Amino acid sequence: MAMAGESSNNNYGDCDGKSHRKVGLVYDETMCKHDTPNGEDHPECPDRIRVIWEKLQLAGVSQRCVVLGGSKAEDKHLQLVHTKDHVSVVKSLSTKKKDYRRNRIASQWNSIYLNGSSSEAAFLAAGSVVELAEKVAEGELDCGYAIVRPPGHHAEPDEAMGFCLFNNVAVAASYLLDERPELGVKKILIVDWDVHHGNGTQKMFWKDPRVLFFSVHRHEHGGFYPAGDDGDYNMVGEGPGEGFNINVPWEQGRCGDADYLAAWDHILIPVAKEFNPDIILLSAGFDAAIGDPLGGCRVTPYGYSVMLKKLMEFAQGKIVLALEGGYNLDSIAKSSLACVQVLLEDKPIQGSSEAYPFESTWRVIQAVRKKLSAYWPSLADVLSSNLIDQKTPTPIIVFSSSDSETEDYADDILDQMSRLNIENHHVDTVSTSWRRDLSKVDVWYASFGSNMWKPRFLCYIQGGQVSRGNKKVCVGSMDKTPPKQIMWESFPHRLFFGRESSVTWGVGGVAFINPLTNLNDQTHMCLYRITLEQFNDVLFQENGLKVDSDSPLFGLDTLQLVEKKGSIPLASGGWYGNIVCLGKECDIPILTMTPPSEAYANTMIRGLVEGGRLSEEEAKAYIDNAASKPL
Ligand code: Q9C
Ligand code: ZN
Repeated sequence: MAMAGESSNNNYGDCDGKSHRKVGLVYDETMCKHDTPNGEDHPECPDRIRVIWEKLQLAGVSQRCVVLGGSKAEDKHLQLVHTKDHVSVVKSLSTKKKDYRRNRIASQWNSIYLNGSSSEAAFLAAGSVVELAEKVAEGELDCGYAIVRPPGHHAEPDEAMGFCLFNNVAVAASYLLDERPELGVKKILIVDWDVHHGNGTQKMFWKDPRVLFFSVHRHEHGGFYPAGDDGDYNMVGEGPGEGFNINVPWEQGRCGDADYLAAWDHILIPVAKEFNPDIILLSAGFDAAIGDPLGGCRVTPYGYSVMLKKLMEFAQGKIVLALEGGYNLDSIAKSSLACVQVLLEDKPIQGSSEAYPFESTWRVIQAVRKKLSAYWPSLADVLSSNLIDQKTPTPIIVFSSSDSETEDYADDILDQMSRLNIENHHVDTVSTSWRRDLSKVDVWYASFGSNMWKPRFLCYIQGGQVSRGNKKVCVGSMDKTPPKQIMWESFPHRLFFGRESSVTWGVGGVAFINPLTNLNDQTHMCLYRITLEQFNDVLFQENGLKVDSDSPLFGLDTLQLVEKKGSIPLASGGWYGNIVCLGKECDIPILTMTPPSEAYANTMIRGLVEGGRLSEEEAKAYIDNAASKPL
């Protein structure tokens, strides 16, 4: 169903007189009806496609595309890649069925929920990708983006999994090859940039040389979802399909534009030139995006736009994007917009990536090239050492939670994040230069207030919301690596409290310490060993600033200064505008933050009054007293 007033009355010449490409967009609100049966929150939520659609409308780009409503997949097309059984099981999940019956079916699959509308949405998602791919193959459209859910790339021939019911992209590929030979599509390149391995798609074309499947994903030697060896680089296909399956398995999280573009430049693009596809289908999950709670990677909208642009050089630009994963609503909306702007070819791509690939990235790329060079001669050359010497060293992680723990934690905070609108997380203008430098330096962040409670502090690193009944959500740090070490210490400082609640955290209070040493008082502190980059992100968030600043609040020079002077004010002001150095531990400086006391006296008084703790007079006396007490 197309939105009223939207649909097909497009002119492709714009007001600027330039002619644009005919870009198809599929959006159908019906796919929002697939949801958890009891209203629990889940990262794969209806708002995912809504926010993308709204973003495209607000930016004025959907109006310049051909908008198609969803269309239902036919059983016989689904059966090109799925078993008859699987198609009929999904079909049977009708509205009439009771929730407990569906829950039983869902529980037999891995990471699947079902409600009365899941079946309809699944048929629409697959059918929509088929229809869009058909129109692009026919030449009626130049390219397009199917904003669909449930996603598809984990779905296997006889099994739903990983939030996927039908393998939308695989169905579309097989449809073109097997059902529409007259369209002349003989070779299809499927690119899967979702942060997870496209295990389903790999299986479906394992022995098929007509489909070159390329998946780049977080793998971590088989520890990342969907765990196991399927996503390994030595999985190259079999029989006639040998060499037509390419996996680029990241060994670590935090991969960003530099890593992905290196995989493009040194694997995908040379192979695509040799393969020379007739059309490209893109499993476009946006869960490798910066800010994604499940992916833990850092691809920016700029990064996605460059990757897409490079693919548009093939198959005369015939490319079809189908949404897969992507769970940070803001990130997926911005990344999608960046991609549609590339499809429209309406302006040069803007942005830059200054970072280098990780050392592990070069290792993976070299291993893939070596393995695949037997099939793709362009991969045979050894990469020059000048090139691979340009790398970001991997920090040594002393304590890190296991993958599943990390993901469980992410799932946990997500139930809030999917509901609440994450506060303006600007991901499109990331300056990485200062981050690169500060990410190599560790500090202890000594917390004395609510951040002593680890889950609460972790929100500043990993994003999320802890205090219940509060609208604000933290975006977290750019680098979501958990603290490398945690320990407790006591310091000779006075601890006192102001405000029983704050805008960011709601009820829970805000604690201060007096920055002057007071040997009579002992303040217990929890020390988190994090990078100086992360410390800046904590500072940004504690002071109500955005984390995408192109300069740090607290750089290396300031660090030196505070080690010497003990305490310094930050230029930007804000709540915790005073940084205090409490000494060193393992030769790493211990830093904490506290407000400059006079400047905040009034705010604290107001907090105490609003919190009903003290009358105004009493609060004034209390603060005066605390400030004037001899130390
Ligand atoms: N500890 C897509 O992005 N996570 N699917 C399960 C179990 C499942 C992701 C975690 C992630 C599925 C399309
Ligand atoms: Zn994914």
